Amino acid sequence: MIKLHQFPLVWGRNVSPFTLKLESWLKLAKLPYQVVTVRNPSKGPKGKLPFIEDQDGTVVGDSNLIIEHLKRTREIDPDHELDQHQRATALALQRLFEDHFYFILSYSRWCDPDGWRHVEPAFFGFLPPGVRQIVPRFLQRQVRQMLQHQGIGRHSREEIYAFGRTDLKAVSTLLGNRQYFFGEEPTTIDAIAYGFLANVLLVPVETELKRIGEEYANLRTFCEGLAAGLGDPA
Ligand SMILES: N[C@@H](CCC(=O)N[C@@H](CS)C(=O)NCC(=O)O)C(=O)O
Repeated sequence: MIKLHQFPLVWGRNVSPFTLKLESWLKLAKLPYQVVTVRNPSKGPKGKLPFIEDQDGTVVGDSNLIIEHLKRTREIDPDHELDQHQRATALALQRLFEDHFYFILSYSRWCDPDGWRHVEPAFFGFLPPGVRQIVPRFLQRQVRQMLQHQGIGRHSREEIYAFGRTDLKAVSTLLGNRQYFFGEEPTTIDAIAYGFLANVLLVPVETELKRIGEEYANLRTFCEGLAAGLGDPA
């Protein structure tokens, strides 16, 4: 059985976009897995979550490398019916989510007081007094530094959410009124989009980013449909 290492649930949900992406992909691919709860990402081979331990003991970190490993070793490919244009569109969308939108989502949770107000007690409420005063602030400072280095953190709140709006508008336009991005069956890009969009629209983090996401009704319909299909809370 595949051992999937990921953060503990918060609000009864998988609240990390990359681990929700991978867990959703495992469900779509119908691969059985067992969750191993980890709080410290540095235990993984890439210092981040998710990572897996495969049944032969192989450890793989990074959601994309894990998916490639599983496609290769199980000889499966949920994307086999996609044509070259669809594959290129999926890759461009993946880059939008993982290499741009992820930082806006991180800002909304960790730096915007509207988000931090919800995230801090939910993520760190289990910590004992004393540590509780130190760890969340330390991690928040690390996220701020990451966003400074990446570049998003150098913009104003209004500019950051304006970037978020252009991302979500593009995603909404590409999705249109379809249930999935391509065809009748979900593919990898649906798992990716769900990992990010559900973590904006289905979580109780009331920020400007969620308000913007709610302007695009098809994004919520997409998330709720996938949540129902995957057995996740809506
Ligand atoms: N490229 C990686 C990104 C994984 C990632 O950024 N994971 C975050 C959680 S969503 C993480 O572990 N952050 C903790 C840290 O960077 O210390 C993947 O696709 O798995």
